[in-house]
Amino acid sequence: TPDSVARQEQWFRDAKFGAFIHFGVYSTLEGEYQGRGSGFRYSEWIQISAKIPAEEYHQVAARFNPAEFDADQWAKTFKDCGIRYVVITSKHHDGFALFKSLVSDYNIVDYTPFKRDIIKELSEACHRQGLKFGVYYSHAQDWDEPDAPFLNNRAKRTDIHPDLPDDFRPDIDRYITRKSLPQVEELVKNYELDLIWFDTPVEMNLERVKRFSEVVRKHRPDCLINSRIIHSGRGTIEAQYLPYYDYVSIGDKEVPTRKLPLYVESPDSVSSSFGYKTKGECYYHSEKEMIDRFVHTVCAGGNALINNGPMGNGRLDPEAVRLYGAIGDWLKVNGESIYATRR
Ligand code: JFZ
Repeated sequence: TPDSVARQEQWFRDAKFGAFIHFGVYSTLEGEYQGRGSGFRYSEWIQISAKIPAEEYHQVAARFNPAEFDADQWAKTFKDCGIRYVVITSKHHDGFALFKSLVSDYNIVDYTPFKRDIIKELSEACHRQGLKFGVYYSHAQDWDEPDAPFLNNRAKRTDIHPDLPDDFRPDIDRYITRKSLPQVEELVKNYELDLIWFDTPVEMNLERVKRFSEVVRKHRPDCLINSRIIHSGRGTIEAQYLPYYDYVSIGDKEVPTRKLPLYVESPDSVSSSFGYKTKGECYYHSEKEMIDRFVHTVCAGGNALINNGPMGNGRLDPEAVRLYGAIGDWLKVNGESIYATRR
């Protein structure tokens, strides 16, 4: 409805600065597993770069215990840096969920000694601080599910699932029906989400995407959905947030049914990885680089969604906090002009 579009527009248009968080089992490995994998840039891709079979990765997951996680401390730190919204990986490509799920016990509450629901704790802490809260969900890739699309040249499906029968035929719709869609429904039903951030739409088509957008709309009409639900990423400044995803076919083309409000967001990171990484190639950007990127993005009318990768023990990465602080300090001086947006 026009009302919900207006409500979504309001906070997102004025937000400018978001914290992206990549946190999961991979955070404990820091980019390397038994001497393998650290050549690859993203530490959250360790299961692929080190070719870790599902059964072995499960053992790493079963030891995941971020005992020092403190949601209020995270939220307050973000708030103090001028951050206005937070987006955390509720399930990355490794298939492990940071929320209690009845769909799959491969989640932090049922599978680990930690047993706490990070998504619940962080959503509540963010809202207490007046921050908007959203989750990242890998709706297509799920390396733990043989049926999910497996698209990369670093490993084969059978490196992760060595016991698959020779005649195994992956069925993405079976995966969507059994895990991906019901988990998205759990997220929108059980958590106060302002935004859902889908990623890497491998083998997505309009029919599949409609199942996701409809389940989000049904439970949470005001929840923003990012364009990566169907469009691949384009690098830095890219995402259009589409409150509605209604298309019609004209000839062989699908076109939007009406003019869509378009928002720009730049998914970026304080470092060369998204997940916390200390092994192999990894570097942080300078304060100047972070401020330059931030200013370019917001002056282009967009939001800077800047990632930090918390450490396996549950604490924020101090270097990431320092770089957020540099942007926060810049905002203390210049924020007035940045936030004086069209109304
Ligand atoms: C994807 C993920 O594979 C990655 O682990 C991380 O979550 C990131 C935010 O999203 O990686 C991408 C996807 C698209 C681009 C870059 C990284 N892109 O278009 O440049």
